[in-house]
Amino acid sequence: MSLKTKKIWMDGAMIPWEEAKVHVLAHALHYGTAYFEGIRCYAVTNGRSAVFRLQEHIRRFIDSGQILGFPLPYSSAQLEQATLEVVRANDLKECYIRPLAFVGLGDMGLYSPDNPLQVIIAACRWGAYLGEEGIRDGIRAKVSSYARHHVNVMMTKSKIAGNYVNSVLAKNEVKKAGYDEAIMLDTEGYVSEASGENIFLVRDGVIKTTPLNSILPGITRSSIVSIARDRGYHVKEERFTRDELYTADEAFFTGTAAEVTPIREVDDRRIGSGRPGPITGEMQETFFKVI
Ligand code: PPE
Repeated sequence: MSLKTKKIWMDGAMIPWEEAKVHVLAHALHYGTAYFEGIRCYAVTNGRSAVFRLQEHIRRFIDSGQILGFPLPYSSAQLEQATLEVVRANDLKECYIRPLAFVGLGDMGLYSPDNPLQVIIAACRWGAYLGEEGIRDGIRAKVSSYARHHVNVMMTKSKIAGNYVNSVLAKNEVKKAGYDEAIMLDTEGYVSEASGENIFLVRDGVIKTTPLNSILPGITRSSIVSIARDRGYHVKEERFTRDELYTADEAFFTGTAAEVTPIREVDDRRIGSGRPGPITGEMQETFFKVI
């Protein structure tokens, strides 16, 4: 994947991609004090493009800053406008958009409240997160030995960069063992979410997803919950265990990058028929129609 494009929006201005740089002593690089978003823009009809649920992503971006205690110095209208400008400036019909705010250069040390908060919005080309084959045939997941953050250890409702070290550990662990994606349990042992996706299961026609306790409140998750309820399915937001996942008829991941990706195996156990199930297919198809 090449991240090279023409322009990046940085601290209020559009600048050449090559010039969007950061100093090695920036606070965020040492302590993970940054937060980000992941947004997709899709080609729609008449050669036009549309950003999927931009307002909701910008709202979560603002929430992340509020939670970290380094709030964004821009309004939601300014950030939405800047996002659209980045897509246009790079002539991208379809792209993945990455807004990022980070505590920059100033003092050394954890308590550096006067360091500047810098903000960038970049876009890049990004295809199927877990592969085209994964979207079509489903992926093989493994429960990681790393637990998801306890809600008093990390602020799980924000996309704070430092939180993601936990995801990187889990993802690397299962990839090295030959699997595609890591499922993480919460500190009580219930299924939480994947390294970069929320999780759903289906059993006897009922759809379940984890409640918003230890997980990131996924925007794709909320789209799927709405789609499923509109279509008359009973959707339960309640905790479930790893063995409940093993005995599901179907399971799938949701995320901006992963979109709707079926899970065909968990911990070497085949889920359902080992092929994406009918309800997963219906959710996927409706989601792709909506976007
Ligand atoms: N949980 C986590 C931990 C997570 O990172 C994501 C998004 C989700 C759930 C799904 O949220 P949403 O995108 O709003 O439906 N993960 C982003 C980053 C992936 C990456 O590798 O970087 C994403 O999908 O953009």
